[in-house]
Amino acid sequence: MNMPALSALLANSAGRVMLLGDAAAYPILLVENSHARARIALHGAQVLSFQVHGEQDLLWTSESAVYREGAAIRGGIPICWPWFGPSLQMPPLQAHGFARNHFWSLASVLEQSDGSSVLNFSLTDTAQTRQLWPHGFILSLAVVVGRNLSVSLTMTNTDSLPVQITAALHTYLRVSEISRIAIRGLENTRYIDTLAANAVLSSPEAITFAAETDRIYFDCEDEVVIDDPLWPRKIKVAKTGSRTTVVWNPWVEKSSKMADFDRGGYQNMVCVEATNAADDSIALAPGESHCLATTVSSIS
Ligand code: TA6
Repeated sequence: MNMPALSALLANSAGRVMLLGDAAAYPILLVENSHARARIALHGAQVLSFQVHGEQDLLWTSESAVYREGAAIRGGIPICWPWFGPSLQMPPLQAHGFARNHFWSLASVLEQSDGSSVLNFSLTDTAQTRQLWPHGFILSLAVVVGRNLSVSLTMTNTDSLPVQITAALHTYLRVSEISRIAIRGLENTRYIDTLAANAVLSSPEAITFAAETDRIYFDCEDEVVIDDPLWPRKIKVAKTGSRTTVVWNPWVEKSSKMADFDRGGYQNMVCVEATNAADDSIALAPGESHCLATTVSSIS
């Protein structure tokens, strides 16, 4: 995105949205209003942090994250699109698609009457993306920074052919200590355990953590609550346009193999991801759109 256009958009935000760091090379926006403070990278249109004034950040981002074009940022809310998980192409491309590995454009900055800020980002197909995935598309992301954080991804098929999409808003939530939290709302919901040869299981209990956990809950539209007694706080993760919820923590060994994952960082994060994956992929006819959205909030 060219800097004059970006600067012009920010000039109209009455100081609520500013540029951080080396703006020309890697623009990161700081959004601050009466409700909260958030940071959003134009790379991947990735929300990196969201902190209601007087509260802990709701999102976790690794201190060892890489901020370089083409590299996925570890933490916040990565956008996994147009495929979730490993690439099915040969030779395989990067996991979780390419939307998170490209610079997006900031399309607009709006202030709502309730004091929240709405930032709209867009990504459209280029010769580079067509090398990876030979289809026309428009992605629009609306980020609402208010008492809650809402992220809505609208995907439009501008191609002449139908496409099949899997996607996720891969949200990293910040928690006090992974072994002390419980996630409620997915009891008795069937899930694929990717660490147990993709066995299909379910449990009447809340989700607790004592090892690497990587579960794809399907046929579910429910919101979940992360109960974090140490702080104490509860985080609600709601979603629309999604029938799959992924719950992930890499634990010690897997996180230690990721250079961009803080040593011990796994103890302070859990991913709860609004997703369309497995049998819940999205078919888009030419001209058709789908919206995948999540809202994260701290509740008493
Ligand atoms: O959402 C869970 C997952 O698919 C895990 O299997 C793990 O690969 C995680 O995503 C992180 O993927 P990334 O490509 O961001 O390292």
